Amino acid sequence: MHVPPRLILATRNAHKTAEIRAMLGDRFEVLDVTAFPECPHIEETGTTFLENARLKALGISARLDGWVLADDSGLEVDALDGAPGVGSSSYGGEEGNDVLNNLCLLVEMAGNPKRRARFRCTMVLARDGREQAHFTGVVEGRIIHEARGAHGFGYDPLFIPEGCDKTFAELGEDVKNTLSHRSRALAKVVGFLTNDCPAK
Ligand code: ITT
Repeated sequence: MHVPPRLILATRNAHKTAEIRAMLGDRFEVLDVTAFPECPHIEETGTTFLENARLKALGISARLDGWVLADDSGLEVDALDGAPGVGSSSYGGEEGNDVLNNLCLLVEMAGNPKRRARFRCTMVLARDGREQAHFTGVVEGRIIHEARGAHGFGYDPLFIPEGCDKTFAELGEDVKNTLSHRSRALAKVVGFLTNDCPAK
């Protein structure tokens, strides 16, 4: 019987876990740190997605055996010089409050015709407390003027990916997972674990 390798996500964001689990299907057994109450909260003190993904991956990998994958991600808006960026999860002033974050973004963008933006996801893969590789995925798009759609999380109701006329929140998880920054980074992780990894 084939036993899929275990991948532990260094995240407490249930939406990230659900998306990654759906994208990996039965190729990996996907858990996140909520299954390991002994794991500490990792402070995200970095100034880049890569620094924060490293802090999370190495902090958890130092305590758990096996493959650990961290995802640090966010929205970069050109008209706001790349904000909210690494501060995406607390842009509205309260960590993880999507409603406030979206409201804050709409206020900052009010009256601004320059709507170009992108989601960026940086993933760090670690094992035995050491980084094995890192990967980035990006999806370009634009910010609309009012929230649309009920699926997804975070800024999904305000973001239309390039080539589409619906927001990620309207498109739903299955379509989002074929286009998203997270799916693009994850495809590289899978390629590495399947083909390139010396420590398989
Ligand atoms: P962990 O650190 O525990 O993984 P987190 O939600 O704090 O969870 P981040 O620090 O990477 O994760 O912040 C990600 C924020 O960026 C998230 O809260 C959203 O506001 C935004 N974001 C990232 N990916 C997104 C996506 O696919 N759709 C919508 N918003 C997204």
